[in-house]
Amino acid sequence: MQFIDLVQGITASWLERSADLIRLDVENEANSDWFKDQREVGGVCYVDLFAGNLKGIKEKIPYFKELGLTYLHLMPFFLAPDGENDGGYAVSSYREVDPRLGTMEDLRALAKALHENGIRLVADFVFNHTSDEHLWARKATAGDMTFKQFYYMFDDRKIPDAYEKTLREIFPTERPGSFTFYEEIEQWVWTTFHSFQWDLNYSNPAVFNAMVSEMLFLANQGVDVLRLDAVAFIWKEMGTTCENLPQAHMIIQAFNLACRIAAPSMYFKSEAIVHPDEVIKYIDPGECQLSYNPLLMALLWNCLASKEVRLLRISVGNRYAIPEGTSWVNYVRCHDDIGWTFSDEDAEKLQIHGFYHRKWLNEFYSGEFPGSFARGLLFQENLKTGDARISGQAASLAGLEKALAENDDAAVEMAIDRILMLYTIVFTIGGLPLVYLGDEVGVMNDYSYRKDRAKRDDSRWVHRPNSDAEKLERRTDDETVEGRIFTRFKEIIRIRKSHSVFSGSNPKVVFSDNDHIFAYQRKEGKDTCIVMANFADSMQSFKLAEMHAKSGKDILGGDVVLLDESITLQPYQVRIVNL
Ligand code: OTU
Repeated sequence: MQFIDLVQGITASWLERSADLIRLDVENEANSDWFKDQREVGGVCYVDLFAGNLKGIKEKIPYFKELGLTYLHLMPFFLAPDGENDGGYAVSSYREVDPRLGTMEDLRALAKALHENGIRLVADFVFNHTSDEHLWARKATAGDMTFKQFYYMFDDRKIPDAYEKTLREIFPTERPGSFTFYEEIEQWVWTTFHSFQWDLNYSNPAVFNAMVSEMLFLANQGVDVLRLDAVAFIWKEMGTTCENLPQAHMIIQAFNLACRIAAPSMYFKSEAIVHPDEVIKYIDPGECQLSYNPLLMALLWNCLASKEVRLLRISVGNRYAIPEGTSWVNYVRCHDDIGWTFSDEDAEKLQIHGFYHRKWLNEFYSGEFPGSFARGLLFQENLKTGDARISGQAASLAGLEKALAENDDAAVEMAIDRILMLYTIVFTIGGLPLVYLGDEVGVMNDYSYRKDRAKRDDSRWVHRPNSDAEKLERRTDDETVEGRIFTRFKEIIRIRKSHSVFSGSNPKVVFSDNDHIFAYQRKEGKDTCIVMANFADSMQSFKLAEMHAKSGKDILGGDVVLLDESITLQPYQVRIVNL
């Protein structure tokens, strides 16, 4: 019965798919690995914060093209509760746009305009939970058994207590535990994240069927990539952590199959900010073709703080390989906190103690550690476990905020160099790079969220500022900080796009005799490049190991680099040497 419903739902969606989208499906068959192309560059922004509404986003297309974007992720734009809604991650209807942002018709028009300009549209599929205002949740609240079974609802604490013995708390400062008591219905509801985000019960096949329909509805609006939110949590099993269970993978594979049938050009991007051994398991042509690379992100910040790159080297060396037909999405910052999700086992090999090192990273990036250049904030500090994560804009974490406040020109230059070093690595190491829009002009922390009741308990809002038109204007003026950052950003994007050696994702770590230097080789056909970055705040000299080529040309500086001799890099300098 359920299976027949499912097949009927998939068929109905396919029949509704527009001729334009079917044309894209056909084109995609000949270019199904588009995400490996070095000409692909991604950007991500909030609709309201960046451009007011969906129509405003459409008007920004010239800007996206100026920057060279081909992939645009719009943060959740769906109907959501007023006030607190976790930045849109509490969805009240997958088929309605938040009226403040526009309509589904605007979304379709935007998708079409983006496609005409060579830009793919990426949207969220928040499929682990709905908001408590979703029709299903309201029906469940009204006592409708069919919909009560869409969620995990319990009469008393007996079962929740049993589950909680082995669960991790995700948002401990805001709300401890994983269940919320709803007085009006006298029920405990499973809420992994906030109390208003109700976890869906995928052990009920009707939930999967309903969500397949919602997913294919989105596909048919013109969405090219769906970011699968919180993939780790979708299956629960008593006595386990209820994270990354094998059934979670099976469910995503089943969603993917539905796509292959009824929206064949749409791909998935996995959002699993968990242990690297688990992150990798979601990446497969039959599951998620794309995945955030949280390990690279966290380790870039780790190295910037510690000025040494050993953990990054072994992680890129051992953990970068993913199957054919998939790609990493590399990023420096996103709308979330930085979780220090490196492997403790890797760290141990280098005599780095995972727990204390994370504690130190939090001290460093919250600016507490003496000599720190960073201005970040702690997120979800858990006093019981000692865990915490970090919020903050890239520019503020890299020292720009402090340097400007102290009127220290030399420190401003260093901060700019740090931002560009991290982004240059993300643009060249292999995978699809994703710019957190605003970073290209050095947008800094915005503390105004503290005055907003719906935001003040969530420090992630410090890095979700309103776009500043004047700041953006200054991008063309090289006398300004914004202009200096933007010019270098555009240059590195141009370099990425014009060298096929940056396609695909197969970096080979190049060792040297200096632990401040991170170096890797990229190869494509006869083309080879070596990228070298100095994570120290002082000049460094080093010799590369196993260099067969004697010299190459620095694409950024234009000079010839002798690779078999001692090489020198300025603080935070990156050299991209073409052999
Ligand atoms: C995701 O993040 C979103 O990116 C967040 O913005 C949402 O708040 C959340 O889901 C709920 O929808 O905890 O700090 O280990 O993998 O799923 C970010 C948890 C988060 C992460 C992730 C989650």
